[in-house]
Amino acid sequence: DGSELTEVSNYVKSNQAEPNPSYFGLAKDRNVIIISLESMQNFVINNQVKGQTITPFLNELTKDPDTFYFDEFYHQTGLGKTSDAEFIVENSMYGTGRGAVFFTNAGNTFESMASRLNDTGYYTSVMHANNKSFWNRDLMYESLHIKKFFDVASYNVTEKNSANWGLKDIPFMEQSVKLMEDLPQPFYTRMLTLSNHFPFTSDEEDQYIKPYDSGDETVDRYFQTARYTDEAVKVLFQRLKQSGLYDNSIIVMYGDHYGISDNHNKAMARYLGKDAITPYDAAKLQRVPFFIHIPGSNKGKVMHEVAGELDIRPTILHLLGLNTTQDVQFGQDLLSKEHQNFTVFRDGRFVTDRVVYAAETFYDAQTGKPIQNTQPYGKYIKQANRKLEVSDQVINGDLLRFYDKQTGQITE
Ligand code: GP9
Ligand code: MN
Repeated sequence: DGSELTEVSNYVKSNQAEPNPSYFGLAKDRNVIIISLESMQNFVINNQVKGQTITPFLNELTKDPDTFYFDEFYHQTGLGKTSDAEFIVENSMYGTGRGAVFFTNAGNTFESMASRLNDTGYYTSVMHANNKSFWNRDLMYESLHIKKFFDVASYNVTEKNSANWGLKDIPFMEQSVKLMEDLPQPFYTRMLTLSNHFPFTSDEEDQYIKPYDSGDETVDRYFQTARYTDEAVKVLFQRLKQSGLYDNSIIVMYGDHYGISDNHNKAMARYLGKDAITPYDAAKLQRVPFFIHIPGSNKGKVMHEVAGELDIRPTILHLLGLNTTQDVQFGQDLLSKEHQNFTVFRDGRFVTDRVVYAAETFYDAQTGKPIQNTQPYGKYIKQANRKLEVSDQVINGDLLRFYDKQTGQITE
């Protein structure tokens, strides 16, 4: 009942990080464009394969004065993959530990980021050239209060402009900006890319670089499709500029989850120049790129905060100048001086600025060596479990039923 939500709310309040006045409202009233970069892992950023740059456009962005780039940012998804990342971005809560929350709890009450923005006068949508029922999106998006889903039916998909899972990312970007031009402003739209999806196949004309040569074809191809998605992001920026939407928008991009699973550790060890992938390395490989691009702001920098997908929502809402003290959210504003360097994965692994905890072992965050004296870090295990537990409690009990968003009060 409502009393359970009171307990949750107390936990949430004790974890809040005060917005930083230098950034609060920096992107007020701008259009919000959030791009889910399919399977984009951070190891490709500012890196090469066989002497070839993998993500030239994103690399430029890491140095761009209008861009915050986070290089210690982790995905926090579970079995729900892309949909889990969407859920986390909207709610700053974990998906469920079993299955995909988009399927298991689509009937719950949620107070999503889209809902907050609907109430602020934004027009909210998602753009994704796949069937609307994939991941149960059509039903879940209603519960997440997304006003419009531009699914595959909104796109011109031909044999020529598709590969792998469907519409290629470049035509997807081109057609999506056309759709944006007709949206009422300010708008909030989340775009989901698809070309860099397992099994990472692509047309020859879209292969701007040669594959890697580990012999593990999944890994070898991955670099090529990641390179292609990078090109698509470049096209997106060009089109936004041409359409005049660019200057009045904030563009947020995150890698949704890993693309290369543990089954490919041998090829990854070779690529990273290591003998083997340790549990420490495997945890560090869960880093995904995260960018916040605010045209004309000139406040960007490379950030080394230990961070994760749950932190996206509070960060964006504060950049838009919205107060979140009443919000039931588990992440923290990454631009807050109070942001803690503590990121918990869905499976219980966690990372701080000092340690990485994986396979029931504490590793030194810098050297990757197991730590002998773990006594100072034991408390984090409890804190990590508690975070997951309270987030699960909200979903399992459908506790936001008891939340009155008008007043921020809890009802019985
Ligand atoms: C499908 C896309 C990919 O619509 O979201 O899903 P994934 O397999 O990455 O979860
Ligand atoms: Mn995905």
